[in-house]
Amino acid sequence: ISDTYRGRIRPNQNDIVLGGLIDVFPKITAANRIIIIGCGTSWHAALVAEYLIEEYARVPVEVEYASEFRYRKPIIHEGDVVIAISQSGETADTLAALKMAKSKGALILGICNVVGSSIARETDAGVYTHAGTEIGVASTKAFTAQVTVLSLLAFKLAKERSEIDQEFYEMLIGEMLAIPEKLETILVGHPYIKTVAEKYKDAVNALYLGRGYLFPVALEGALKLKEISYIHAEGYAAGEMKHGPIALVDDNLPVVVVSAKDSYYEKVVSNIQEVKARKGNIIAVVTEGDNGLRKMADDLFEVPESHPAVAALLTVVPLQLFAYYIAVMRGCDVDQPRNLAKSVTV
Ligand code: F1P
Repeated sequence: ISDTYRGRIRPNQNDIVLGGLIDVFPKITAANRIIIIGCGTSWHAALVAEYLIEEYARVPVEVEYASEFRYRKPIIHEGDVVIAISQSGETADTLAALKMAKSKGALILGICNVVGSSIARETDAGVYTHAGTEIGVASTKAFTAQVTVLSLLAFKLAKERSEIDQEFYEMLIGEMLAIPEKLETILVGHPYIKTVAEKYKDAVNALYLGRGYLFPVALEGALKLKEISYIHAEGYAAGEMKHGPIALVDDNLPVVVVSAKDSYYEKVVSNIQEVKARKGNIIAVVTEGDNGLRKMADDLFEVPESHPAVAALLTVVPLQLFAYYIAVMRGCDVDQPRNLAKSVTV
């Protein structure tokens, strides 16, 4: 199995290796459709991939909860590529869904953290995320590792399909290579995140909003808070706020808005204005030096500037830390939340 998943995932200056996918990459490049399945956090990583692959590689992508996919009668063609994402590699729904897709002749790829896990063994090829052992039940570094692999896959696919040129490809690789250093600066700022967490630790509900690549980050931020602190939190595409969640906004509701210097920026600003007009509290994840949002938000988590295509990798980290500190302050066991299992094998 380690042979199938061989090779490194780290890009060098001008190419992405993804060793475990080398042999099947021509098939991925020729795919008419990619279906990505997973549960929980892994499903959120899949959503980031959908946006990246469709934008840059122009291949249609479907993302589905494995827990739904396995039971309905999805249409699967022989030329389809199915990517199963799982931290543990043991999630029963994901395993059953991929076996079903395999029986229909699709090429099955895996992105798993645990080497030799059940899901990895069932796949035709794949990439191990090598994110070390996750002690906590709630996925955190697994998410950033999955998004890293999926981003590299999307960029390489775009290049192989001639949707982007070498110069743009190398720029994206450069953005990926810069991520570790940028993450360090976010981690250095964690005492400040703790101070903000103190303010909101008694919240009953929280709303998380984001657009584009940062919509899945909003979902993931909300999931982390609910998994480990038991605060009811909902993630929404910010454009959906006016279709329902806006009814919840009052001076008791923390609204976490994930933003970047991207094409959605002005729309996000107007979402914040809508919340402020209803006296909601805004906690904004912003690009360093964004003085406009600094004036509007009640609290601010700054992340270093990046290309929007990689912004999910940076913006999720303050939200993971925010959830962590709130959970600790509420006396919750962050590593072993109630009712949750590391591997959901039933
Ligand atoms: C999926 C998942 C995790 C979540 C928790 C329960 O696991 O929903 O995202 O944090 O651990 O299981 P996996 O298939 O990625 O191992």
